[in-house]
This record gives sequence, structure tokens and C-alpha cells, in this order.
Amino acid sequence: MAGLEEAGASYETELVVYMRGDNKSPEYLALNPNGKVPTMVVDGVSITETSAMLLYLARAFPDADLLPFGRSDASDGKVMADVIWCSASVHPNVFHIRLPQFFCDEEAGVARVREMAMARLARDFTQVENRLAEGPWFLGDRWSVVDAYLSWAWFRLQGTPFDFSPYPRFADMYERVLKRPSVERTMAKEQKAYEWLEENDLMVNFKTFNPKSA
Ligand SMILES: N[C@@H](CCC(=O)N[C@@H](CS)C(=O)NCC(=O)O)C(=O)O
Repeated sequence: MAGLEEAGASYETELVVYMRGDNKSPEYLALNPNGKVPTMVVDGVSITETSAMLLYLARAFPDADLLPFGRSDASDGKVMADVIWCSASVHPNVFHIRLPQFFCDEEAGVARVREMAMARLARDFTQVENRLAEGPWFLGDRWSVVDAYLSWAWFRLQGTPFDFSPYPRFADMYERVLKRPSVERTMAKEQKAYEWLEENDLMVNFKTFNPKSA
């Protein structure tokens, strides 16, 4: 959503409520057969995979400068690799940490799924930390939507046992991302969604949520 805000796109959001099994409903599966969130629908075309959405936004809203494209074909390839890495590695690792019970139906194995995901994510975050030694943002001297995506991961891990202490540069980058007006607007909208979920008793309890019941 921060990418949409940053692009200045006009858009509407619809909540996909796990507790109601919305992401597995026939209507949602018709848009995203993976049953995952998010999904973006543009002019009747459904785009799945967060990386694809960000690459689409960067192309569709070039003035917003979401990604540093256009230096060379090889450089564009590297930028795409960095965006896709976020959704192919960081994002799934966060999900495994938050909801390990989705990946193991035996109680004894659930803690191990989380432990292994935390080890994998620690490798991802070490890469982020190393990149941030080279410049204030993941892609160097300019903010990009990769910083927003990585900050989403940092935000989503709050309240989990993941150890943030080895990543002071990432912690600092997260604080800077939070101050961007686009991110402030996004957080305010998300807060409203959380309140609605709480009021309607539809907030996921990450400790007890059982995917089979959804
Ligand atoms: N590679 C996907 C990952 C999306 C993803 O894992 N979404 C999670 C929530 S953070 C989900 O909806 N999982 C539901 C499920 O796996 O059943 C993307 O980039 O969009």
C-alpha cells in the first residue's frame, strides 16, 4: 500500500479476512489462485506477487521514482532481482515466523519451523545490514520501494521472538521509512483496518490460529 501511496495512484482497498477464510473463497481464488495476500487488480487484470505489483507501479508511475530503472539493462536486472528477492525470500520467511502452524500440523514441529525461518531470515537481514553499510538506503543513495517492503517485514515481525539486535543500520532505516508521509498514511489506514477487525472479533490470534479452521 505504501507503494500505491508513494505513486500517488488512486486506489481502493478491500480487506481479505483470514479468520473468515476470505483468501480461500472462490471469488478470491479467481483473482489469486495461490490464495495469498496481497492481490492488486488493475483495469480488470489481477496481479499477484508483491514484487510484480511493485515492478508494475514503478513502470506505470515513472515520475514517482519508486525504483532506479534506466541506468542500463544489467542494472535494471539487478534492481528487479532485489525486489523479487524480497517477495521470494524475506516475505515467506516472515510468514513462516508469524504463522509457523501453516507449515506443520504437528505441534512439536511448529517451533522448529519458526526457528529455521528465523535462521533463514537472519541471513536475509544480514544482507540488508551489509547493503546499508554502502548507503543510507538498500539501493544506495536514494529511497526506493524496496526500503518500504523491507520495513514492512521489520514491522510484521514485532511481537515475535526474532532477534533484531544485530541490525542497527536496518533499525535506523526503518525509523526513517516510518517518517515518510506515504508510510504514515498507509499505517493510519492499516490501523483503521485493525480496529475494524478487533471490533468484529476477526483479528488473527497468531498463537492459536489454526489454518484448518479458516
Ligand atoms: N510471494 C508472495 C507471498 C505472499 C504471502 O506469503 N502472503 C501470506 C501473508 S503475508 C499469505 O497470504 N498466506 C496465506 C497462505 O499461504 O495460505 C507475494 O510476494 O505476494
